[in-house]
Amino acid sequence: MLDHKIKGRVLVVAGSDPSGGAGIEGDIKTITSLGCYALSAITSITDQDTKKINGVYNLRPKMISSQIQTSLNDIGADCIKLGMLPSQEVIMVVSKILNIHAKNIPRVVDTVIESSGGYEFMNNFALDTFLSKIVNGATIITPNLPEAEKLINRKIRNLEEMYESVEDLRALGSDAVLLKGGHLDSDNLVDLLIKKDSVESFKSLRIESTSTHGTGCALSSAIAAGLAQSLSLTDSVARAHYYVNRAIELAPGFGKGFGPLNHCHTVDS
Ligand code: PXL
Repeated sequence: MLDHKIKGRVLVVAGSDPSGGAGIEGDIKTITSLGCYALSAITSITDQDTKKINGVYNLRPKMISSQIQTSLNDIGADCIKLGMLPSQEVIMVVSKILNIHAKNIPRVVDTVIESSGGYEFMNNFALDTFLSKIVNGATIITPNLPEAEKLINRKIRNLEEMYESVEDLRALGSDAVLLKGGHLDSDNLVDLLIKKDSVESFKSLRIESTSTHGTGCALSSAIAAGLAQSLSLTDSVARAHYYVNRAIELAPGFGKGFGPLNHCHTVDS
């Protein structure tokens, strides 16, 4: 059992979701439930519920870099999780400030490009800068299939094509990639953890549920918490999968659309 001591610190750089399921709210709940300390730098304030996104209000780049610097100068972090980075300007300042103040801190990058409903969380012009400044050099990136298709500019339509995309994904320059197969239409879910010289697969049964809002945010935050707590990358990913699966199974059924998970359970490491 986890005791009540806090272990590890994760700085989350991400957007706010007032419905509490995704974004920084979901990230903080996930990290906290895993016995880790969460700090935050907010990049954008979205106005959304479980059904749709009504508006997105981005913070000025300077406001974002300043939050990061302040957090790192005082409490500090053992891992950094990057979520929504809405524009090229934001990507540039975040990359710059992290290279100055957090050069050797592992970075988990959730490749937030578009919402499942098609809302552009990152503007299209920013993709090249995102690839060169944030993806390249990350400890791990966590794309789902539509995001991976955008990152490597090729279709991934089945498990075979997931394996065929491994070299292109490695060439993006992160230490590892977690390619999430959840968008394939099958009962068994397969995620691939692609490292420099190995590919590990994580299989689970699909849970039929509409309580899936924020699963990507929770998964990447749980991985970041694991790394901050000195788990290996493989153990961090394994624990994160188990945590998110249970969070879907235990979901409270709130909201009229795709509802939130139950973040408030914990798992042993
Ligand atoms: O899951 C991607 C994501 C990231 N960041 C914010 C979000 C979402 C999805 O809803 O709201 C703020």
